[in-house]
Amino acid sequence: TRKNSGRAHFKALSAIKREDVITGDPHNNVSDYIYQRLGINLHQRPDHPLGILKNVIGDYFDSKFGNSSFKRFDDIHPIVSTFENFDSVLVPKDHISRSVNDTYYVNADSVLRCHTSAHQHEKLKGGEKQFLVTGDVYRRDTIDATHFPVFHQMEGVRVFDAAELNSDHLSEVEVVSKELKETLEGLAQHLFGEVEMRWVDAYFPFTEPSYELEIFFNGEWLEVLGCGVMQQSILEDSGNAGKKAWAFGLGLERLAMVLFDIPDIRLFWSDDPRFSNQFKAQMFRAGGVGMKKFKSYSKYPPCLKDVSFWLPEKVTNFTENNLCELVRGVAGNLVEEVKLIDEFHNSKTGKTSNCFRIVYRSMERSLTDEEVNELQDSVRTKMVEELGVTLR
Ligand code: FA5
Ligand code: MG
Repeated sequence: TRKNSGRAHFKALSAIKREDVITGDPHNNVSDYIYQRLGINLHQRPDHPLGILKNVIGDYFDSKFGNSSFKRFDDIHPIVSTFENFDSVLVPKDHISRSVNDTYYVNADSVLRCHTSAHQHEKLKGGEKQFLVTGDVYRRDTIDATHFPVFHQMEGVRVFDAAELNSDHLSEVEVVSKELKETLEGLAQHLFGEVEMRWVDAYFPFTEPSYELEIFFNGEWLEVLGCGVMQQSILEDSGNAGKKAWAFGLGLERLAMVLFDIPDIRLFWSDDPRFSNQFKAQMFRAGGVGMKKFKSYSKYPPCLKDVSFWLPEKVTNFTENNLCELVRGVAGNLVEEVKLIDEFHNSKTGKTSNCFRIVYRSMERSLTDEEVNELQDSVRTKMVEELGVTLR
C-alpha cells in the first residue's frame, strides 16, 4: 500500500548491513525509513546542493586561513559510541538529547550520531588542530519544511597557539570568540552577500560562551549554526591542556535552503531531474551575485488531515517525536508537516485531548484523495496500536 513514498531515491554508496543497524536490541529504535538513508552521503556528491556547499565552505576556509590549513573529513562512519556522541563533549548523563525519544540507538552503547561534534574529541586526540568534519546526522525530531530526521552538519574546530592569544585589551576567551564570530560572519557574507543575520546567546555543554546564528529567510528567522569557545576540559582530555579553541556546527541544509532558495528540506532527497539538473559544482558565485536560484517546479496542492484523540491516561508511548516517526513510517516523504493545533484538559475527567494537523503533499505530483485517505487511515490505526491513544 506504500506508493513510492517511504523509499530513498538514491542508492546507498557503501552497503551498511540492515542487521547491524536494526538489531532487535531493547534500546534499538532505528526505523527502516532511517536505515534506507544510511550510506547515501548526499554531501559527497559534487553536483548536489549539499556537496556544492560543502566545497564552497572548504574553499572559504582555505582563502581565509591558508590553503589546506583546515583538514577536511567527510567520510567518518555515522554509527558512533555514546561516549563519542555525548560523554566526550560533556553532555550530562540526564540530558534529554540522550533519550530514546530524541536519538536513534543501535544498542545501549552506540547511536547514529546526532551531531558532528561527536568527532571533536577523537580528531583532537589524533593531533588535529584545525579541521572540518562533514557528515550525515540523525535525530528524532518534529516534521516541517526545515526539519528532517536525517540532515547534514559541518563541524569546524580551530585550536590556537599560545602566541595567538596575546592581546592588550582582550581576554583569551574574547580573542577566540571574536575570531569565531568574524569567521562565521565572513562565511555568511561570502555565501550570501547582503543578508539579514543576528547572533543569539545559546547553551551547549561543550562550549562557553555559546552562540547561534540566525538568518532571515522566507519571512522567518532560521537558525543555521551553533558555535562557541570550547570547554577547557575537552582540550585537556585530548592532549591540549592550557590551549584555547573555537568550534562550530552548521546545518548544511539550512544554509543551502537560503543560498539556492530551496523551499522544503525534503527536496534534498529528490532524484527528480527537475531538481537535480538545476545544480552544478561550478554554479556558485561569491556573495550570491548573479547566481541562479532554484526554480520551484512543484506547487502541487497540500492535503490537510486533522486527528483528535485522548492521550493515554497511564504510562504512555505518546510523544510528539513518536507521532512524527510513526507518520514518517507510513507516509515517507509525502508528509510535509505534523503540528499540534489544539490541546485541552478536561478537569472533571482528568483527560487531555490533542488535535494534530498532518499536511500531506508530494514534491513531484498531485496526490489523490484515495491515497491520502489510505495513509491517514493507516496513521490512525497505528496511533491506537502503537501509541495507545483513544481516537475521538
Ligand atoms: C549542534 O548540533 C551542536 N553540535 C553545534 C555546535 C558545534 C555548537 C560546535 C557549538 C560548537 P544544534 O542542535 O543547534 O547544535 O544543531 C546545529 C544546526 O543543525 C542547527 O543550527 C540547524 O542548522 C541544524 N539542524 C538542527 N536540527 C535539524 C533538523 N532536524 N533538520 C535540519 N537541520 C537541523
Ligand atoms: Mg540549535
